[in-house]
Amino acid sequence: MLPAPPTSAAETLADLASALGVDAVGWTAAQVPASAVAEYAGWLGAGRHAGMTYLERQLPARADPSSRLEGVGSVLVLGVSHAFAPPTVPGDGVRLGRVARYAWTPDYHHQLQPLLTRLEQEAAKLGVRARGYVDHGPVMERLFAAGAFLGWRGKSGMTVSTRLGAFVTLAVLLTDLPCETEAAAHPDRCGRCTRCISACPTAAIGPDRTIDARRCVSYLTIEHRGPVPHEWRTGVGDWLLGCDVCSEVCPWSAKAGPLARLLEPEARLAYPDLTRFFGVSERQFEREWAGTALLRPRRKGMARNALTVLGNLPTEHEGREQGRPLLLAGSQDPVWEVREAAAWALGRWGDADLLSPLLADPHETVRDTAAQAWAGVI
Ligand code: B12
Ligand code: SF4
Ligand code: SF4
Repeated sequence: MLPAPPTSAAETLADLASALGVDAVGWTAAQVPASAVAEYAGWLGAGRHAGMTYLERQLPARADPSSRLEGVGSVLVLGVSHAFAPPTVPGDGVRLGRVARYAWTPDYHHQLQPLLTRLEQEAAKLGVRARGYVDHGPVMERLFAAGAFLGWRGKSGMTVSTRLGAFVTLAVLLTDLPCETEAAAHPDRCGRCTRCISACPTAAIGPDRTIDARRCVSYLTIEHRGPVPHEWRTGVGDWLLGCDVCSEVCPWSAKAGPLARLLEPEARLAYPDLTRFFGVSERQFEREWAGTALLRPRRKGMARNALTVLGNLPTEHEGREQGRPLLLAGSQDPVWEVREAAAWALGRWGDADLLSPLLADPHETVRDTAAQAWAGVI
C-alpha cells in the first residue's frame, strides 16, 4: 500500500497538484531514517560535497523536517518532467556546447514557487499547515521521492521514475497531516544496468549511489568558483552549464520520451550565444540573463565554461573559426579566472600567437597555465 495521510485534505491537495500540471504526485511520512542521516554525514565527511559547505551546516535541518515545519507529519512530493523536445537552434551568434535540460527554461525555482504557494494556500483553507520547497531548502527531496513512490534511487543518485525517467524536477510540500503508514520505498528498477556509471565523463559516480561532486561536471560548471582543476577539464567536454549524461543514458529516460508540459524550454537558453559572455560587465550580464540558471555561475563562470568548451573542440571542428575571436576576448578579459581558462584553451589549440601575451600576465596562476600550455603539457 502506498503511504498517504488518511484524510480527504490529502486527496484534495494531491488532486490540485495534478490539476496544476504536476506530472507525478505522492505522499510519504515526514521521517528521515537514522541510516540516511549517517550516510549523508559519511558523504560529507569524505569531502564529496566539494565546496558546497552549506550542505554541512544544513545537515541537522535535513535530518529533522520538523525544523522546517513544527508538527510535520507527511510530505506531498511533486515530480515535474523536464524531458523536453529540443528547440530549434537559432541561426545567429556563436552557439557551441550544451546546456543541461533543467536550465532550458526560465529558472524552475521561480516557475514552481507559485505552484507551491497555491498549494500552501489551499492547505490553509483546509486547516492544514504546509510549507513548500523546491531544491533550495534543507530537505532530503530524493529520500521523500522514493518514500512517495515517485521513483527509486538510481545508481546515478538520481530519482528515476518508470514513467518519467530521470529528467524529473522534485518539489515537496511539508504538511502537518499525520501519516501512520509504515515507511516504504519504491523498489529498485536498475537491475544489472550500469550505463550511468560507465558513461559519466569524469567517473564521478561511486558504487554506493552517491556521486563525488569534486569531479562532477554539473558541480564544476555550476557551483565551482575559480579555475576548474585541470585534470577534469577534458571531462567537461562540451558542457556549458550542468551535465545530463547520467540522465540521458538511463534507459528509463529513453522510454519516457519528451513529455514535459508544465515548463517551456527557450532556444536562447538551450543554445546561449557565447559572445554574450565576453566584453560585458557582471551587471550587464545579470540584466540579460535575469531569472535564468545562468546567474548561478555568473558572467565569469559562464565565460570560463565557454572557454573550456572551446578548448575541448576537436581540431577539425567547424566551430573553431567562430570560436577564435572569443579566445582572444577571453585572453584579454579583466577577470583572471577567465584569462586562465583562455590560456588553457589556447594551449589545447596550440595557438602560440594568442597565447604568448599570457606568459607575461599579471596573475601568477594565469602565467603558470600559459607556461604549461606553451610547453605543450596541457
Ligand atoms: C547539492 C545538489 C547537487 C550537487 C550534488 C549532487 C548529489 N548527487 O549529491 C551537484 C551540484 C553536483 C548537483 C548536480 C545535479 N543535480 Co542537484 N541537487 C543538489 C541538492 C540541492 C541537494 C542534494 C544533496 O543533498 N546531495 C547529497 C546526497 C548525499 O544527498 P541525496 O542525493 O539527497 O541522497 C541522500 C538521501 O536523500 C538518501 N536517499 C536518497 N534517496 C533515497 C532513497 C531511499 C529509499 C533511502 C532510504 C535514502 C535515500 O541517501 C543519500 C544519503 O543520505 C538537491 C535538492 C535537495 N534539496 O535535495 C538537488 C537535486 C538532487 N539536483 C537535481 C538535479 C536535476 C541535478 C542535476 C541533474 C543537474 C544537471 N543536469 O546538471 C545534477 C545530477 C548529478 C547527479 N548524478 O546527482 C534534482 C534531482 C532530481 C532527480 N530526479 O533526482 C534535485 C532533487 C533538485 C530538484 N529539486 O529537482 N546537485
Ligand atoms: S551529472 Fe555528469 S559528471 Fe555528474 S555524475 Fe552525472 S554524468 Fe557524471
Ligand atoms: S542508467 Fe541504469 S543503473 Fe543508471 S540509474 Fe538508469 S537504470 Fe539505474
